[in-house]
Amino acid sequence: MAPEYEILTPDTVPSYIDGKSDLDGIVDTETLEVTEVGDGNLNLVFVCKDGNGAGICLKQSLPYVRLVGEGWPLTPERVIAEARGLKAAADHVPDLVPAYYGVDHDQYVLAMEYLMGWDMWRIQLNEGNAHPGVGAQLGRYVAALAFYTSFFSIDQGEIKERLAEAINPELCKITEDLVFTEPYIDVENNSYVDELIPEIEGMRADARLRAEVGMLKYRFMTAGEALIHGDLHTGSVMVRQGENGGECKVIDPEFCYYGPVGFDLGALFGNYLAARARAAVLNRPAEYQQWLAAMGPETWDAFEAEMRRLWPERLDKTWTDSFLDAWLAQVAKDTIGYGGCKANRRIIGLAKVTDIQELPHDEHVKAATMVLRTASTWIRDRNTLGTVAEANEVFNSVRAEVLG
Ligand code: SR1
Ligand code: MG
Repeated sequence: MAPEYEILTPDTVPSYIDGKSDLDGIVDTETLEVTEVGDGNLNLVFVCKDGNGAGICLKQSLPYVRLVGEGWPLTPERVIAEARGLKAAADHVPDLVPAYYGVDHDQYVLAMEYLMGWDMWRIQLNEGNAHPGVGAQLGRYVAALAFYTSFFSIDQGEIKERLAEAINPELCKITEDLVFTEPYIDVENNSYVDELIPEIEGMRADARLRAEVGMLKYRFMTAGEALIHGDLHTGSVMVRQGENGGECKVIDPEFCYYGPVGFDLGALFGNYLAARARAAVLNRPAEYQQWLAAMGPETWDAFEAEMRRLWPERLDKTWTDSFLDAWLAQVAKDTIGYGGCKANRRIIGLAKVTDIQELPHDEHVKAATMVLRTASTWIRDRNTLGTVAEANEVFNSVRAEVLG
């Protein structure tokens, strides 16, 4: 069925921009070069550069899942959710997101800064390139959203309105199914090599693991703590080398909604795990592997430090310093558990990650086994592992088991 709104093409983008007064003056449409670069699972992405070197990026949502096709319809309203998530971050951590230029509710197009010269972090990690400091910047990003979009800094009446406005049920349903449900049952969306069957059957037969996954799904569905990104994997982060180390910009918050803060941190942890497993089987230099190994704790420490820095500004002093300690302990447990769920889904279910998929067969089996074993321990033992630093160590013993 044809969409009820006009789908952009590289040829129609210049006249589209000309017709939008809020995009005036950003680029010269007479000299614009437009390329469609959307390689994600859902949308069209047009990067545009003019003869003077100025740029703009337009993202248009299709009325279906691009990865699957028209057989999987999906609300184009997701681009409105993305605009909400981008704007919230642009208000509080403008250095960590592309500039926001506006959103078109009729044609479902989001306009933002074109990140020229930036690369997707997953691709850089796959190639073994380090961007020091990015882990800490992401911890600061999560903390800023956690503090500035929550009851910690917004009046209770207003926040309830925001929470209602930000519901994102179709996108949340994708996460509920693909992250929490499908990896643990037999469904068509799943696929994996035969060598992983014993590992996956073991997980599915583990009652404690299944109960913890259920708890994590329940919290995902009920804990509206803050406006979270909702899909903060390493493909949602752009990086470049700056004068003082790595720099990053977070993109793609179309899954954003009011959810548990640990879900975003967990998404990062699960993806760091995939990067570590890849680096281990490819025998990357020890220095690179150590940098990767430190990433989880680096992100957590920066998140915690930023929360503690902002805490004196909170609106309601009913929440004492001891409350903050307890809340952080809960977020740590969520981070560990969600990290496990986000890693397992990328091995078993729909929408896998190149870190593991694009390895040669034997290395793929070893890396995937390491991810599944570490991730499942994180989920099962998240309440007793205590700190994210301890959880991070689990990978070392699993690596020794698998690689010898
Ligand atoms: C059907 S969409 C599959 C995945 O792509 C997105 O990046 C999310 O991670 C989603 O689960
Ligand atoms: Mg995405």
